[in-house]
Amino acid sequence: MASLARRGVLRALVSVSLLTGIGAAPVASYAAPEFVFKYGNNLPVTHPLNVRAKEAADRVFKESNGRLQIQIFPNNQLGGDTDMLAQVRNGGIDMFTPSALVIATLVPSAAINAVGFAFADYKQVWAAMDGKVGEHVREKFEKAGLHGLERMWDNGFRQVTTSNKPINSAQDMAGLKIRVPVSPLSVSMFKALGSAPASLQFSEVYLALQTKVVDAQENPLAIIQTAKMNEVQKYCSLTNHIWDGYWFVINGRSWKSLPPDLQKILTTSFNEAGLKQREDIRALNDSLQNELKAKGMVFNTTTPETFREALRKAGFYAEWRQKFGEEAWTLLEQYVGKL
Ligand code: X2X
Repeated sequence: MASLARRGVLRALVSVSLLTGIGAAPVASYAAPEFVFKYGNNLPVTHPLNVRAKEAADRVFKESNGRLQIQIFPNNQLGGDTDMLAQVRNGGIDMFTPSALVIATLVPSAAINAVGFAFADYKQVWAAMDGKVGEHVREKFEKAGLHGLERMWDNGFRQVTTSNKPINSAQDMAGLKIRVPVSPLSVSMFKALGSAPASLQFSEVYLALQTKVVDAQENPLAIIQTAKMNEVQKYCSLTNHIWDGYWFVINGRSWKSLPPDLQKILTTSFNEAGLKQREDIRALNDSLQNELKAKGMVFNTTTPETFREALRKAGFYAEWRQKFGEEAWTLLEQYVGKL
C-alpha cells in the first residue's frame, strides 16, 4: 500500500503549472501527496464509469489540497476481475469497482440484485440499491474487510448479443455457447435456460468472440458500444435479463489509514460522481441503439415471460432463494414484489 509506505516521508514540494499565454505561471503548489490510492477497473476509458471516476479523482485531489491522489488504472491494466479482486483484498490496489456479479465470488449475497428479471425498471433498482438491499450488501463487504461506498454505479440491464441468430424467446437460448462473467449466478441462470455458458473474465471476451470460442455474450449497451463488441457480434436481443451495477470497494486497511476529513472528501466526491454516471447511462440507453444500428447491429425486442417461465420450471428461483437466504430475498421482494 503506497499510503502506508509514505508515512513519515518528508513532503517534497511540487508545482502544478498551467500555461497562461506566454511563459508558464505556477497557479497552485501542493506538497507531494500523503496518500496515493491505486484504483483498478475493467472498463474502457470512454465508458461513463471511467469518465466520472476521473472527475471524482480530480475533485478529491483538489479538495484535499493534494493530500490524496487517486491513480486510475482502467481497462484491466492491472489484470482481470479475479486478479483485481484479490489485489483489493490484499492491498495491492486500494480501490476496485467489481460488478455485483463478480464480487459475489467473495460476498455471495452481493449478487442479489442480479436475480433474473427481478427489476422492472430503474425506479425499483435505485430504491433497492440506495435502500435496504444495498445496505445489506455493504454490511457483508465490511465483514470481508472491504469498505463499500454508498452509491452503486450503473452497469445496466444486460442484453444478449450473438454472432449467428437473434434471440426471440427462451427457446432460442437452447445450446447457445455464451460467455458469462465469472459468476455462479450467471452460470446457473444460463444453464437453467438450456444454454452452454462459459465463464470468462471481461478482459478475455473480445478475443473469445472474435475467435469464435463462444458465439454470444451478454452485457449492457454502454459496454457493447465502448468495448466495440459490434465488431464481433451481429445481433443484439433486448432481454434485460439482469440488472447489474458496480460497487466502489476500498481495501479496509487503506480506508482506515485515511483521516476522517479525507474519508469524507473521497466519499462525497465518488458518491456524487456515481449519481452523474447513472444519468450518463440513462442517456446512452436512449441513444446507443441507433448508433449501434448504424454500425450494422441488428436489434430485436423480447418479452420476459418465456424466460421467467423457463427459469421457474428449471427451479432457478427456488434454488437461489435458498442460496441467498430469506433475509436478502425478502429485502429484494420488498422493492420488486413476489418473485
Ligand atoms: O464482465 C462483464 O461482462 C462486465 C463488464 O459486465 C462485468 O464487469 C460483470
